[in-house]
Amino acid sequence: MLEKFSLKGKIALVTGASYGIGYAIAKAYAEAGAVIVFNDINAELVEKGLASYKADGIEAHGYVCDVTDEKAVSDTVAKIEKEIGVIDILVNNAGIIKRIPMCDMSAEDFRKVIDVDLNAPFIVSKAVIPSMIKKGHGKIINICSMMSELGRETVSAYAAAKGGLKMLTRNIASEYGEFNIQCNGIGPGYIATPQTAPLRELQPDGSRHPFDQFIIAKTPAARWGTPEDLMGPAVFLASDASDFVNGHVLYVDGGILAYIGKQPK
Ligand code: NAP
Ligand code: GCO
Repeated sequence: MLEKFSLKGKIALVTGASYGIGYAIAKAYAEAGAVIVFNDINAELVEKGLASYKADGIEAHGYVCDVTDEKAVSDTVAKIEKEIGVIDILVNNAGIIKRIPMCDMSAEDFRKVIDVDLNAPFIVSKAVIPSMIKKGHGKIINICSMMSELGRETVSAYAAAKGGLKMLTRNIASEYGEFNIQCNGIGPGYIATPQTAPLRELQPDGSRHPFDQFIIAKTPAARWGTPEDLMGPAVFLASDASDFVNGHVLYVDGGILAYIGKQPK
């Protein structure tokens, strides 16, 4: 049975995976036997990523590529196919957030978030799908969010993008399922990474950030998630064990979406 979870010989591209959630997912894939390819937005980050993979005993292949740039993405995918091979597993992980109250947000900032968090998964997916079809299989995993289901103050663009990403996931599954391509999402809960660091900053008096306390109270597991919490679910969705799972978003949130929240004392 465990053979079905193996990624031996598979080539996995994880976008924006120099650190954070993407790095943990790529590390899990390497441990499951895959060849790791990642990109990031600049050479400094790619170098930093390569050094971290090396320190973890992983021989990763890093590329500088902005995932919002369609030409750069298709050139990079062609280069990966030539230098390493056809991509079996794509994880659309690169993402940004801008926390600004909606009425104070410029249309330009809104577009930027949509561009990285929604347009880019479309751009990278369409670059890898034709070779997946020729090869006869493929796995695409979109990193969604709690905000694929929920809203909150200041994250209108992010919620719009991640809600859209959930539907792009279902559409890729619908359109390419017949070619043995499975496209699923992972919806991480609140995970301790640089992206969420501002929400966990200690207050001047040394107490916890109010949002930090709020998240712990909202999470049945009573803690923030770690990038490592995403490793098992990400391997499952990349492996043959999930070959009949398509168009699904797997929420890895310590139970937040199931919970109405604690009654105030
Ligand atoms: P992170 O720590 O900010 O890492 C994101 C990575 O993507 C960074 O390396 C970033 O580079 C890169 N990136 C940004 N724009 C890019 C572009 N245009 N082209 C290529 N790479 C780009 O974020 P994370 O917390 O690990 O999050 C990873 C994914 O999970 C994101 O999609 C995020 O929305 C999602 N997510 C996070 C959480 C959470 O609680 N942390 C929860 C749910 C979902 P820079 O360093 O230059 O920005
Ligand atoms: C926020 C957070 C979130 C998380 C994550 C939740 O400001 O509310 O940054 O949006 O990063 O996506 O799943």
